[in-house]
Amino acid sequence: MILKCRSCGSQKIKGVLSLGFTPLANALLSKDKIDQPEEKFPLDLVFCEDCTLVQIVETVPPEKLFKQYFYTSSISSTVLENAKEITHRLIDRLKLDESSTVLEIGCNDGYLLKNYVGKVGKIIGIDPSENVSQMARETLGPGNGKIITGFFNADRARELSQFGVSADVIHANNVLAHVADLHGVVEGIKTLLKPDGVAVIETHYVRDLVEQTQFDCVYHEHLCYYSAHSLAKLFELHGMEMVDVQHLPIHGGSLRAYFQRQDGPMSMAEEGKHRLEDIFEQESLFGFTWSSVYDDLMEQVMHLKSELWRTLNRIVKDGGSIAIYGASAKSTTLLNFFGLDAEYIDFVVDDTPGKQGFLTPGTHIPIFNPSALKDLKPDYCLILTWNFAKEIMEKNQWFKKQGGKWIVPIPKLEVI
Ligand code: JHZ
Repeated sequence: MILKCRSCGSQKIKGVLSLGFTPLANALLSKDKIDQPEEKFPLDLVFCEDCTLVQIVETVPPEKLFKQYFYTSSISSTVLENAKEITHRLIDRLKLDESSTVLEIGCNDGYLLKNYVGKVGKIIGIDPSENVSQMARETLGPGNGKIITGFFNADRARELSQFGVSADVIHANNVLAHVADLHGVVEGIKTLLKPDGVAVIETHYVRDLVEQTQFDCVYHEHLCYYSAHSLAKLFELHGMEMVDVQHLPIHGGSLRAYFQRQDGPMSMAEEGKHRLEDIFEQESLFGFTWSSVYDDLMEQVMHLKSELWRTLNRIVKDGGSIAIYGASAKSTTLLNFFGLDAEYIDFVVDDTPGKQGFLTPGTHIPIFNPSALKDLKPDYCLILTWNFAKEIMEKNQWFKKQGGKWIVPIPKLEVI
């Protein structure tokens, strides 16, 4: 449990949301473990009044969370498209070629790095999870890059640097929210970045979390929830400057921030100047540098809870059946905090083969292949991977044709 800010070390941290005790978001249960007690951890969000970083107080040991990992990025065509877009953009903008080196921290199953194969000289991926880093090796193919299984930190970066690694581009997509050794990772990025290299950081945007009541993105894997202000301050502590930024729709709203070393030429700074001014101004204007912007969050969550319960109760009262799409990490927070379990929900479907056959953490709902929607024909399907609702509804258009209705809870409860 932290007593001071994970980024700036200030003790001025103020509670903004409390979601009680929940199981780990990806701790899916096998059927034979159903009677065994599940570990639960407090889920409390705080705001740092000095650097504005929003964070949870509990730190679950990373080995427990990431050694074996169920989430594979390639499952979503939206994620694949996003990865393709940024890699192509960087190849063009930075004129990457045979002499260039690209490193990705948290490379998952190789969904992003594969876009660099044949385009740059050296590709390095690092990921703590044994199963998904093996997938990355297979995705890249023999001789097309080096995948390291392990955690990235300052020591690892020094080791790589001694082996001559110096990167033109470092990617870290949805990594900075997850790391307990925050300063080790940011320092490691600086160590490995060429003087005019660029680190591209994607992370869920705390402004969208608040404005769209995306409270279910709060779970133990996510230690930190960034604004442009808090992210820029963290990197400044390590001599790096935010030189450009984009606000992307992916994952319900993400920041894509570009960093360069302050002791280098900062060649991207001029181009990104106006976008940076704009995002900082907007955050200040809408109160994201003050804790009061989080004052209504709990009330918004409780409002969503009562709206969803009202909708589901009506369905059950009318004899309807309900399934869920997406055994996502965020579904664990929503189901546990809202108290929705196997009594109301018949089953969950998920396209990830490794999740099928398990039960959801804490709520014990069975997870099936999406074909169960055809076989068991539930009347309603609640999409708890709401950030990909469009993609899911498009690829399963037959569900509506067979008479089913979708429920999308966030950003606004809708029955479609
Ligand atoms: P999704 C993950 O969170 C995990 P999750 C992680 N902690 C993180 O930071 C964010 O992503 C960014 C299923 N699915 O993306 C697959 C389908 O079945 O909301 C996954 O089980 N069919 C790293 O888990 C789950 O949804 C589909 O067509 O909350 C992923 O859910 C799609 C698109 C997804 O992330």
